[in-house]
Amino acid sequence: MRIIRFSKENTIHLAAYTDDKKIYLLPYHDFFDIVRLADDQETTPLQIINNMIAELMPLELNIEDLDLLVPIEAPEVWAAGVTYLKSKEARNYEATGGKLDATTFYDKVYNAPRPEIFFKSTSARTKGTGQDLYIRSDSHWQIPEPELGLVLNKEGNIIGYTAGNDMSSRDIEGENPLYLPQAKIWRNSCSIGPAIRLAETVMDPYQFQITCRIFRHEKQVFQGSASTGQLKRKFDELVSYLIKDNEIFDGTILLTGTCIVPPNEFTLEDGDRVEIDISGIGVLNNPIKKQPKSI
Ligand code: DO4
Ligand code: MG
Repeated sequence: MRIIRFSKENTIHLAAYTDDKKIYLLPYHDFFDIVRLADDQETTPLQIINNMIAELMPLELNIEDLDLLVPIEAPEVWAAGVTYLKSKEARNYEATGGKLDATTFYDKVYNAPRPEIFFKSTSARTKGTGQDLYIRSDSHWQIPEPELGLVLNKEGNIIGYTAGNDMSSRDIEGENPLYLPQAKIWRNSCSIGPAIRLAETVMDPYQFQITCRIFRHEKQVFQGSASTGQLKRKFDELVSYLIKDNEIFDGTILLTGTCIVPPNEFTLEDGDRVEIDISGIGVLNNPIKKQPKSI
């Protein structure tokens, strides 16, 4: 069972998207209205949704026909880093100018008890599927970072999973680790979607298959795949550091790190398109554009 949001005739709708691809309108605006109702009734979001849709007729529409929005207006998006071997190797390459045998702080954080957790995005900077992401004007080495996103409640419980793109500037990050916020946060530098998969419908979250495809002039120029089974840490471990002495809010997203990195000579260009496909969640599709001249 998945949750989607879409816009039709200037109205925003919340809907359930079932495994047999049926779409049911839900009488709520926000997924967390259902999560809170489930808490109050001491049941689960899946139970609430199943009870609701038992009384409803599905829409006579396919998901491809919908103008999808972010599945949740996440108040904050945080991200974990260097949680996969592939990410550690790529960061070492950036930070050492290509000396692959060098040992760096990336090796230290990969092995340390405390993970890297950083602030990634606010709801205004976070876009949904089909919406443009922007590249920075002061960077010449930029990549998408395909990541599994945890959808958290304010207690830090994992309520759902989504796909996320932690757009990153490799040259700015590689120049100096203190530049990390600039290498990670700018206008339209993050996307999530296309759906939230209810956590209670996922048997094993370490079996998500993640595929990233990049298209230039609609010709595929990169494809890479990996599995969350390759993650060095556990999801609960990452969440425990995020919430330690911290306040988070219902609908906070924690991106769990990238496991797919395009070749070192690759950089995103204006006009590219990025697809992040996660099994059981869907395809997060974003055109890449240069920064608009005026906002
Ligand atoms: O250390 C920098 C960021 C790492 C990151 O974003 C990742 O591993 O996905
Ligand atoms: Mg990342």
